[in-house]
Amino acid sequence: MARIKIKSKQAPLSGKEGLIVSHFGVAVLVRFADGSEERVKVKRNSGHVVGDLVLIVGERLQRLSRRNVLRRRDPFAKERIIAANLDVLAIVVAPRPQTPAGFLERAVVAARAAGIEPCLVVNKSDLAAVEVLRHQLGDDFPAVARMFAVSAHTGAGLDQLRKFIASSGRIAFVGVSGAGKSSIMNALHPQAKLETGGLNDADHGCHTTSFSTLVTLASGGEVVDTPGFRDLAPVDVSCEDLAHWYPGLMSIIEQHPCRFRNCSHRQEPGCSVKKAVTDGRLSQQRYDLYLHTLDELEALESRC
Ligand SMILES: Nc1nc2c(ncn2[C@@H]2O[C@H](COP(=O)(O)OP(=O)(O)O)[C@@H](O)[C@H]2O)c(=O)[nH]1
Ligand SMILES: [Mg+2]
Ligand SMILES: [Zn+2]
Repeated sequence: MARIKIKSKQAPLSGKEGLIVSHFGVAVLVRFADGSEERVKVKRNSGHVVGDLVLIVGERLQRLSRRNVLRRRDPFAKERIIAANLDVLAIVVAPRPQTPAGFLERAVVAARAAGIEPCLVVNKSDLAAVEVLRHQLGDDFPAVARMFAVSAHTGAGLDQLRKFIASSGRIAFVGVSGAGKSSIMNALHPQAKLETGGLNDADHGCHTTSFSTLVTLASGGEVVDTPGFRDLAPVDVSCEDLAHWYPGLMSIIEQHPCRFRNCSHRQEPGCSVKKAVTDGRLSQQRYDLYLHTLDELEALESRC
């Protein structure tokens, strides 16, 4: 049989391969397989993020292909990449400071859209108010994502989280400032020594963490700590996909399909999502937040 030779037009990439483990805006920290690290200057808009595999060619960084990216739209509608090559997105919430309504749902959609498994980490379980938070999360949320109750201060629940991270691979923490992301990281990996901040008089967290950092845990797996943000608006999600990924909606549609296949679940007759709201199986608040995100995505689509 004749041998077919496949010619690649691109010259083979050569250089030292490493992983971006910190991003400081104008420079990144690259870690190599032998554990050594090097700080490399980058342009502000280089697009490199923590989790990227890169080749160092001379003084330049060449990014290798990514298996996924976690993106969000900032308040100015600009697309931002949070991290790359993730296995799990851990959404960290706490009784104080409160997480804005819709953050969880939108973070779940953003993770699923990127092919990343979402999970929920309820921190500060040492505070009595955690019961109120659990009640607010309701029963339907834990049904769509794994949930861990932890306390960075007392260490409660950290063993389960550690095991989960070891079996998952690379996990990123997102959540509002003050939820305790850096504190959990420090509790999981004391050598990380990340700076943590208090809460101000309005119960808001201070923006103590200004760049992302990836740490490798001795117990296995890697964690990316990120700066806090108050929204995780999904990017490039079609209206149909939104209903598919939005927590709580899919199970309703699977059990009782709507009359119209392309139902937007707004006001179409025979909509099983609207019926679920009337019956109390889907909370009015979660439904309203779905409509809000749907409006936002439609407005973006119509701009293109
Ligand atoms: N009570 C309590 N406070 C915590 C816990 N974890 C973090 N904190 C406090 O929450 C504040 C914000 O923590 P930090 O880790 O900087 O939050 P981040 O902005 O999400 O990284 C700090 O004052 C921490 O001491 C916890 O498990 N219980
Ligand atoms: Mg932090
Ligand atoms: Zn419907």
